Amino acid sequence: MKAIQATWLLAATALATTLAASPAMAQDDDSCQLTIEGNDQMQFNQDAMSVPAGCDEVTVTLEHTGQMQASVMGHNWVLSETSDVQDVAQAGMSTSLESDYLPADDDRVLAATDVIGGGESTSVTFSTEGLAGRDLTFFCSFPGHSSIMKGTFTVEG
Ligand SMILES: [Cu+2]
Repeated sequence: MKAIQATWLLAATALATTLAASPAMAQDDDSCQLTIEGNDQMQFNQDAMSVPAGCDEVTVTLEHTGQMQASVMGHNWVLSETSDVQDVAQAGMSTSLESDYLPADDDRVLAATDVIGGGESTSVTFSTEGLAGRDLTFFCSFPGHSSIMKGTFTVEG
């Protein structure tokens, strides 16, 4: 009797392990992890980014591949409704590097990383809830950068 119970327990443990290893309902694979680069030429290396609607959360990693300091050629990655970008960038310009050139507690900022300098990287993780189908733009809020450093961001759905 004892031997039978032990066998059953072993089988149950194996089953539980298999279930834990199987993919969850939500999409949590590499397609929910995006990387973008900024450089000393005031450029992002992408002008369009997208994630599948199945991503509950997205992580965007920004890598500054240049060498210039954050105070001179700093970059961040900010997400806003396209129609808000200009106003948010304008408001950010009158703040400081310490504030990551963004207005504090501003609902128009949907996601944002820190401002970084050459050789650094940073990331932000945010929920995609309510973002599918919206006209979104990512940009750098360092003063003067958003006119060039921007692109579309799409949550497919
Ligand atoms: Cu920048």
